[in-house]
Amino acid sequence: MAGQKKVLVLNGPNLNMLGMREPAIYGSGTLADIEAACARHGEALGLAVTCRQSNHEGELVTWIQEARGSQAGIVLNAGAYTHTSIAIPDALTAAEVPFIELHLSNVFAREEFRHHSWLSPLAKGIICGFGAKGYSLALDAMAEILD
Ligand code: DHK
Repeated sequence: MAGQKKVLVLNGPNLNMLGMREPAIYGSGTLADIEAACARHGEALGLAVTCRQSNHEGELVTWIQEARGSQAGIVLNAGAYTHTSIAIPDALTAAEVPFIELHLSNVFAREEFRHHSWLSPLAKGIICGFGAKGYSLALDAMAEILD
């Protein structure tokens, strides 16, 4: 743990429902499966990964604020807040922590309201459409960013 760079994996609304929620779109794995895989993959990359999920915009904002000075990077699946929230990108700007935007599904192949993200202009990069595997890809990318 000592010397490991800290990365926060943050999941937003309805991602606690993974496994039950529209499995054809989001996959059959649970959030617990994803979080366990993130911890394992982070360990292999020398990253100390903390995973959190909230259905509440303000709680996500608070955790992003707290990441300032305490986390080296953030992997963020903001769920539907991606398309609606101004407070979350404001918090990311204030936190000054590099982040990767992530979506399990290919949002560009879905409804038009999912095509716009308030986060994308601020993100180091965006991963979407690879399902749960996207979290490992994001951690790989974050390890390189932080190297
Ligand atoms: C998850 C959600 O909950 C949706 O609101 C987004 C994203 C897409 C995902 O693909 O992980 O539109």
